[in-house]
Amino acid sequence: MYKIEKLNELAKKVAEKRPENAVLEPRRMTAEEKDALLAEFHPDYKQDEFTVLSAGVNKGEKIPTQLADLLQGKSRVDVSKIDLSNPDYDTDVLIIGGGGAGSSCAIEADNVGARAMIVTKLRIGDANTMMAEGGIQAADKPNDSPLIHYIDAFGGGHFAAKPELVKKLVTDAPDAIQWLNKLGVEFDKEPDGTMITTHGGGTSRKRMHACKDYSGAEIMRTLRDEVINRGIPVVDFTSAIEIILDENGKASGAVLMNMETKEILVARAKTVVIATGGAGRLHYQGFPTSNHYGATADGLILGYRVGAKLLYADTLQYHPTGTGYPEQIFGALVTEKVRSLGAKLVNIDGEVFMHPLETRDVTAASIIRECTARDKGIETNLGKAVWLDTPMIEYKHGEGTIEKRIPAMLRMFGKYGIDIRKEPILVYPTLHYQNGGLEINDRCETGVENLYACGEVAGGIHGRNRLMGNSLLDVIVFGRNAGIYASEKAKNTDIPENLTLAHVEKFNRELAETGVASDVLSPMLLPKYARK
Ligand code: MEZ
Repeated sequence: MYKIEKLNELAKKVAEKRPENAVLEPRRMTAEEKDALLAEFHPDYKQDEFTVLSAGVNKGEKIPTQLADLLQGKSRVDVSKIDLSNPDYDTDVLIIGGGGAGSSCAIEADNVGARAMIVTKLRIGDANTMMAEGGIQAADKPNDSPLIHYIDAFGGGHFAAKPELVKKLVTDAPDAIQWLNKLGVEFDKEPDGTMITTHGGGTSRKRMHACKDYSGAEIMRTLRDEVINRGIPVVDFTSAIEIILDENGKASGAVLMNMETKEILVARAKTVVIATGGAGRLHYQGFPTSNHYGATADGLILGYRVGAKLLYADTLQYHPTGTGYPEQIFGALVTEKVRSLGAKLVNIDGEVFMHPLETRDVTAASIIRECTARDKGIETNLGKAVWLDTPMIEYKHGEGTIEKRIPAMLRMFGKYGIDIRKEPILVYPTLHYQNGGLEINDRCETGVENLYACGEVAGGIHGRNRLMGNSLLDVIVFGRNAGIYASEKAKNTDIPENLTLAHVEKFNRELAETGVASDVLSPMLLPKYARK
């Protein structure tokens, strides 16, 4: 039975063992051990949480049940009532999503001289980019190279990523850092201006560039300012609810819905970029999430209905260290940087049960094993969790390190009376990232002409598991590329004519024929528990 006094008592064991644990070098798992661990404990391997798609381009493939319901759900558009002949907006590049990828895309489109417009269901910056804490990877130090970065990322993703995408990710990375630096991102630097870099799980070199533990917020702040300062139009509180095609099957705009008035609007565009982010608010398998409020997989639905293929949509990332206690911040991100700085994961007996910087899927599965099969978890009012020994950071690196390097963590727990400099914290995996998404090539093109995707909604960059810091990197690298390629394509495209939503009707027919048509409205737009 959970009691706060009991937690305090158990925390003493962690403190007692700290000197011994601090110098311990836990061994890395072998490939065979990792495979066996994942198969038994990682949520991606729980077969009864998945189903097989009955309709659309990925028919016959495995998919999380909640996502299948949305992919095969009911369109929000009554095609017979929409007039596509008189658009409310006309632009060259329509960007759906106002996070890091959408904003980077808009800035590069503007650089190329295209007319870009962002449409976002919340506000620009209400996105997972804003929530990322620990940093962004780039191989820009003398002991590192894009090739080494490639090997880390490709291996970490179980060799499943599309090689040309990983190549693009790692080769464009150093320039992405310089681009952000010039835009005004305040990276952590030594007094001589050298960027400070640290390790993340699965990195063989220190290549994590950070802005304390506000990395995503700082990057998003800068991108948002840039979009606004350039006067790029942003239509906020407006969601895209269906992609529009032209008579030749090319993406030519989107049906929009004002989130407040529910007014339906039409945006016509020469090219369309989906940059809608992730899906944490679907709470797969009942997990809490570190994601922002709007992360409801919308882009996957928009793309799928129009015929864009999904790749690895059955693989999710459960960040090993979601907050396990207190309940007000249950599932909130405890950045991997805490472990990069030296904190170790400890069980109820005060034992370090694994190397703290294994890849995320392996670390999450290890924690789940500790709390289930090994019964070495610590009981809270919300379930089981393990200790993350945060005071070990200052034990190793001296007083003041936590405030200097991870002030967001200090504040987040401080609000609930927990001083992470003095007490260990409780953590358990939280739904953090969709590893797959809409399949793209290295020009961010989906299989549908004039339809692009970038950021978390895109699939193939990370294979079946993403490393820390490769997401902030991917939103910048692929966001910028989407902006460049979608604008170039728009330059050579005439204003689309004879806009159509016939594909929506066709998809509805397919659903009816296969007998899986459901009444679940999709895209979902807001989580189930949103206030009406
Ligand atoms: O890349 C991420 O997901 C990230 C930086 C998260 C974190 O632990 O801080």
